[in-house]
Amino acid sequence: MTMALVTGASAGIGREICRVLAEQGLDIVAVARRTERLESLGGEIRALGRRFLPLALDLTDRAALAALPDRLPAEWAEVDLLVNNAGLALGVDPLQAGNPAEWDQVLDTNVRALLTLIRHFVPGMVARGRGQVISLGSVAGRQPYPGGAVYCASKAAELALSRALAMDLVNTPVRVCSVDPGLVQTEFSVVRFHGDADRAAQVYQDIQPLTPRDVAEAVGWVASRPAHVQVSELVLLPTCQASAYHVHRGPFPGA
Ligand code: 8X3
Repeated sequence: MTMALVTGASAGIGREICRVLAEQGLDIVAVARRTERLESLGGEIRALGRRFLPLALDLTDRAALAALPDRLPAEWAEVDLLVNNAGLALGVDPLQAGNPAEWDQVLDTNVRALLTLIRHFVPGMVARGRGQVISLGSVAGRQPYPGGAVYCASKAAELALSRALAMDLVNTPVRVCSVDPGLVQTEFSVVRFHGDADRAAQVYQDIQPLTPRDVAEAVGWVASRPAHVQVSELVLLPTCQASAYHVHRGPFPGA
């Protein structure tokens, strides 16, 4: 594999995935809403001897998403690895009190964009006889929790579409994987709580969550398996977490 396209590349897990994949020798198309935050990442990746293409794209803009392949220069057209990383949750309202505009933003980013990007890039992978789609899911897609209906549904959809895509591609060399983390310290909770940093900090209080690097290394491991090895689903939790419902806070007894 030579080229990866990573969404949500400007921060957190996506930014770290770009670094890890470049360290593994891949050229990087980095997709983000705004490209200013990609400048220093581009410097790092070019210093590794890899090519880097920043691409400004709002994944909720359906027309812009549809036009994406036309914006890729010819030498960047052969995307071998699609990493569907961009995603978000908004709010923790009960569904019956939810905000439909926020539902649209979450579902367009977490689900609809994946469909369009897969439709754009997987036919080329099949034609070239190589390729991989890695999508970021969540424990939330496996274990729904109160206040998370739309986010949990979007991640359940990601898992379902990854599983079905693997079936659609079973007679090809193209591989599919869903990487599903638990608690990761990123801007995720600040975004979910509409910028309330104190409330977001409580999510990670008295625990050692995963870091973006931990998740990126898992993605890098999935991407670097030999061509005959398909890691189809990978759940990655911090040691203090056993499920979406079970989190131990504070030191471990005896520690
Ligand atoms: C993020 C993890 O547990 O906050 O996907 O939903 S959780």
